[in-house]
Amino acid sequence: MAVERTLTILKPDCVRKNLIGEVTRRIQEAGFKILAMKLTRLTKDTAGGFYAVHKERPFFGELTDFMSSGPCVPMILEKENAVADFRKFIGATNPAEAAEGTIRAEFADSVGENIVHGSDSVENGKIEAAYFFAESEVVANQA
Ligand code: FUP
Repeated sequence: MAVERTLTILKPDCVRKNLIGEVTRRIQEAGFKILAMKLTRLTKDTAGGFYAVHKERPFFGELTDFMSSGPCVPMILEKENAVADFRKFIGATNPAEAAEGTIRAEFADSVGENIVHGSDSVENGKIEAAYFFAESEVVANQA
């Protein structure tokens, strides 16, 4: 299996619930290596840019309000099969449908406020990573 990178965001609800440490611990325990991370705050506009693919959806306004409602913690993660494995690790978008033991099943309140983001492809992961991080902020060599 190929080593991949994926972009996650610990969303504003994760930060508000004081779960940065717990979720990060689980991410590391599951074998994902953190190559970059920061605390930042999206504006409604930058949240809209990140979720541009959902621009025409009815939930876009709520989504961008929520994503700009407080600080969040984006990270670039690396692991074999990282994209699919991370999505499995966090569970379905709707926490009511998320498998037991996943991050969203355990910590998320609703489909809108679902604690974490995970890229849906290697290609989108690269675009999303570049949205938050300069090349110089990515610590690829950790040997
Ligand atoms: P995911 O890939 O799991 O992040 O899910 P999507 O790309 O389908 O959706 C992105 C975000 O839009 C979700 F995290 C939450 C929000 N959303 C809603 O608020 N309502 C919906 O019906 C679908 C998604």
